[in-house]
Amino acid sequence: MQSLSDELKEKIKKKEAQIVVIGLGFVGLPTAVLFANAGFNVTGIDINPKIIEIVNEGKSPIEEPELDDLIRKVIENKKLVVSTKYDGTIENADVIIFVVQTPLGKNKKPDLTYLKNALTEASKYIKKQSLIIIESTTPPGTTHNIVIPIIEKISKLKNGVDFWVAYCPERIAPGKAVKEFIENNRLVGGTDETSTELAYSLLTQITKGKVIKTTALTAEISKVAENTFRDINIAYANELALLCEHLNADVISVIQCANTHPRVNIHLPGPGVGGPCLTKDPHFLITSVSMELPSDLIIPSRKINDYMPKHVVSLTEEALKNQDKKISDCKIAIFGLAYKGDVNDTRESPAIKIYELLSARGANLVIVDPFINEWQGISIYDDPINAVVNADVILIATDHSMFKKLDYSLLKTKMNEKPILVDGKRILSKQQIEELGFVYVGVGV
Ligand code: SAJ
Repeated sequence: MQSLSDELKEKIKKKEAQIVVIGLGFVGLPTAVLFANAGFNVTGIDINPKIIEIVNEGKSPIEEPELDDLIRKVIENKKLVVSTKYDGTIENADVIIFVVQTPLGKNKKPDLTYLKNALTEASKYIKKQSLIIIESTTPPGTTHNIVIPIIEKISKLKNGVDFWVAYCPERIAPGKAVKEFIENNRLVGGTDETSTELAYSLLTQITKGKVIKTTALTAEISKVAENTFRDINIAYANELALLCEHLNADVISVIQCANTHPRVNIHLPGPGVGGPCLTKDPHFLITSVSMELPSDLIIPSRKINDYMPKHVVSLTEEALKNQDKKISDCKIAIFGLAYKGDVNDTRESPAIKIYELLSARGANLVIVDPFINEWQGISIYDDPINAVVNADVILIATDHSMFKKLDYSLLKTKMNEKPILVDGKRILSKQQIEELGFVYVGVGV
């Protein structure tokens, strides 16, 4: 006789399992769309009615290559249905995937309110024989110590008997969501053998990459450890940049030389680290569900990266001082508001911190970003040529491809005498920019 979990596995393999995805943000929406596109009947739930309205029109509320086309397709063929309501959908769900936001709260502590609320609400309707997947980033221990107890308490069902839970983190970079969801390797962190097997059979339906089986706790730690590795590596590059400025050397040449070693891969310095992941996950790593753990490396690295916007402002201030100018008397064109190149995402962007610091010093500021039209009521230039009229400084805060290809000699003709170019991302050649008549200042040079 087939066990209940075998029946569910069979349903998943035949794509007959009903999937509910809770949270249709940057990660949840591509998750829902890809399962629907693979042939599953998917219901997406989000408490934000605006998201539901846009998706129902067959459009994407976020800018992601390929996502618009896929949404149109799965809304038209009714493989994806979206709603703000839990009741009437969860009762029939064989698989429930939680992808709600887990932000940093006060004092940089994880704020699991959205996840707890979604679990509490959904648990009222969960049926027997369902698979629960947690895809949100969580502090280690959350699946066992928070997720399972909430479901058991509200649903009165028993974990491992009536339902199964696995932690399966996402690893997609914003701007490449669809491609990376399909191609990247995935982790499946089960809470027992059955949940691992069920989650494995589910993820292999949409992933071409390897699906690696492990425990929920290991997957939780691995997820935040990956982003923390990157954050620490960038902090090292940033500290190296600060050292090179004192040593009168160019950090980019140093990193290029060092990276020719077969076991060295130093990341790139810049105006700071942005985005929702690298700025958050190191704090999650050191905050297990019950206590804050000691760390002599992780938080100091965060501090280095958090300092970089101030450093870029200091570099600007110093360059202006050398010309007997004050920030408050100058016009500065900030090139880039997004947190990284070629995306329209401004979450935790170092460019915003730079903007705020310069604004507090009384600078006359304009922003150029080809991916963003407006930010906090401020209109943003997409054409740099109009933005730099009578500017004293161009400050590159984001490495959009467009900024690498501009005609800086033309821009210079619109700017004030002795224009300064502050290259926060080190995307231009110091020599070429100086030859055009700019004063070139860069992080780590
Ligand atoms: N940055 C540097 N120097 C570098 C690389 C990046 O200063 O050498 C800066 C970027 O400009 C940006 C920030 O770091 O401000 C973060 O950008 P990112 O490209 O490192 O990554 P994210 O935040 O867009 O996505 C990361 C990815 N994690 C890793 O590469 C380990 C992605 O795979 C994760 O899925 C994502 O976090 C997430 O959702 O956790």
